[in-house]
Parts: sequence; C-alpha cells; structure tokens
Amino acid sequence: MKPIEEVTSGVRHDWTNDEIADIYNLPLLELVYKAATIHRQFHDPSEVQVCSLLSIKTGGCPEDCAYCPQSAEYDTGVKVEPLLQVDEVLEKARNAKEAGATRFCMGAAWREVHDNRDFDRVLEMVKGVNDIGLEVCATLGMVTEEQANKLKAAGLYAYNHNVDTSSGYYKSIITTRTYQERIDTIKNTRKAEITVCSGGIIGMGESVEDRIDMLMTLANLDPHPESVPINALVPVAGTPLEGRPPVDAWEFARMIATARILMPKSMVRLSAGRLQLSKEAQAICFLAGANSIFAGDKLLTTPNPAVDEDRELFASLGLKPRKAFKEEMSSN
Ligand code: SAM
Ligand code: DTB
Ligand code: SF4
Repeated sequence: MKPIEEVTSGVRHDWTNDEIADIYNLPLLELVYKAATIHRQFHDPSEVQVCSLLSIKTGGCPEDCAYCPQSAEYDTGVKVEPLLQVDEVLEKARNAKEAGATRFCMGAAWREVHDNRDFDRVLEMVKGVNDIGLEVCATLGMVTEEQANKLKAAGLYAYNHNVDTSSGYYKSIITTRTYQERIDTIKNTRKAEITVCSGGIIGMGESVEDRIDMLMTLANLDPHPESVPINALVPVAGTPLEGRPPVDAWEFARMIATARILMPKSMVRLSAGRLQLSKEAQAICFLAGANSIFAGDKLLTTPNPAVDEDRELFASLGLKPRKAFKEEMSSN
C-alpha cells in the first residue's frame, strides 16, 4: 500500500478498487482526520451549501426503483400529482431564498424527459428560478444531449442524476433502466456544460464492496461530478426496501470521508437520511468533508430536519451558509 499522502495528493481520475478499499477501511478516526485535512486544502471548512428541494411532479413514476416512494409499482400512499404551475414553483423558490438557500433543486417523478408542453413549462421554471438568483438544479430522469442543451440555455446550473449504487447491485434495485443509461445521461448533461450532481444511496442491503465500486465509478468520471450527494436510504412503507435497518452513523461518515478524499474539489452533500442521524453524527460528517445539505422540512416526499433545527446546528458548530455560484466547473 502506498502512503496515504501519496495516494491522495491532487485530483485524480484513475482510482483503483484496492486504493479505495484501503481508504474506506482505515480506522474511522484516522479516515476522518485524513478527509478533514484534504477538505481544508480545497474548501473553507466553515462553509456549508444550503440547498432546497421541491417535488414539481410527484408520484406515478413508471420506473421500479426499489427505494422510491414515487414508483407507481408500490402502494406507498404518495398522491399522484400533475406538474406544478410555474408561479407556484417561483413562490417556493423565493421562500427558499429568504430562508437562506442558495441552490434550488426541482425533482420530477419521470423516467425521462419528453419533448412536450411539460418540458417547456420546466424550462420556464428554470429560467424563473435562475432570475431569482439561485443556482438552479433539476432532476428529471434521463435526458438527451439536445434536451440538456435546452436546459442549459434556460439557465440550468446543475443536473442531478445518481448512479445510486454499484453496477453489480444496481440490477437488484432497478430493472426498468440500465446503469449505462444513467452514465449516458450524466455524459449528456456534461456535454451541454451543465455541472453534474451525482451520487448514491447506502443502506439498501449492498455490501461494502458495492459501496467502494460505486465510489470508484463516481471518482473515475473525468471531470468529477461537481456535487456528490450521499443519501442514506429513507425506508418507506410499501416499497420493497421498507424493512431495511437504519444506516449506521459510522458507515455514513465513512462514505462521506472516502468521497471527500477521492473527489477533493467536489461538494459532498449529506443528503437524504439526516433525520436518522444525531446532531453529533452530522457534526462528524461535516468534519469528514460534507459541505452541503438539503434544508427544509421535506425532501421530495419524505421528512427532513426543520430549518430552525439546522440553524441551531449551524450555530452550535460555527458553520455558515455558502454563497451561490462559487467557483464550480474548475478542473474537478
Ligand atoms: N426520477 C428522477 C430520477 O430517478 O433520476 C429524479 C428524482 S429521484 C427521486 C432522485 C434520487 O433520489 C434517486 O436517484 C435516489 O438516489 C434518491 N432517492 C429516492 N428515494 C429515496 C429514498 N427513499 N431514500 C434515499 N434516497 C432516495
Ligand atoms: C438526491 O441525491 N437526493 C434527493 C435529490 N438528490 C433529488 C432526493 C432524496 C429523496 C428522498 C425520498 C423522498 O423524499 O421522496
Ligand atoms: Fe421514478 Fe426517480 Fe423514483 Fe426511480 S427514483 S421511481 S425514476 S422518481
């Protein structure tokens, strides 16, 4: 094994499985220390990006993602709703900005984008949110390069499309689209010069090997995704994963720390699952290099910590919200 200083120096896109496993399996405090050290080289450790999430089209999705309360395959009690109106979305965006968010992410329960009036409406939403002065992000399922170009022209800053898990475990979680299709969508958004937001979920019954494999996929994208959401499964009644035990906080911290070491310039987002984490566990994650969260009491359909609670947490830890549009797209 190479000394860790040698392994971790600079931004690399040629990580091997063994190198990542050696990092992931370091004694936890050693791992957190290394990650914190790298975090400080590339970021201001007192800054955390505050993102707001809004479901603009809820439920009734034709995909069968085993974790997802919005799949039409499962009876989860999520009400199917049509695409929101532009005005409604812009009002939520203004409220999010007032509450301190700098990035606004709009999610649609779609398998893919279709070139229809709904897409035109989403383009209007993107334009409107951008005009408000927020970093606009969207997660709409698969997109072609042409659709990505339209989103870029409307002012889209980032596109979220997660790889979710390892290529091997993926087939146990989703059967209605392939891993390669996910990678292709990421490439299409990259070609359109939209920043990439891509990460995954832990706690779905995957092995540590699967987690390492997923991190290798992300860390060997060139350039790295500018933002990497790490989600802990929110088990939802009615989905095939409803009975999964909660993710161990130390495992979550290991994922965050390893992602930070592998992708030193990227924003690492402590995403879904924060309600299952204590304040102390979240603090370890921030120390280990997490520098972005979703704020607001709802994610897309599931609950998230209240804004006031996060404000208190930031105050206790001496963290401050990061400004919008800060030095992304720079040789990740
Ligand atoms: N339909 C689009 C897609 O799948 O790309 C966009 C929305 S989808 C809800 C966005 C991401 O949310 C998924 O890729 C998954 O990583 C995450 N997600 C969905 N349900 C989740 C859950 N129960 N727990 C944790 N993460 C979840
Ligand atoms: C991401 O990685 N996590 C967010 C965002 N990207 C779109 C979504 C989390 C969804 C959690 C389940 C729900 O609220 O429906
Ligand atoms: Fe649909 Fe996205 Fe949920 Fe999969 S994760 S079922 S594609 S909304």
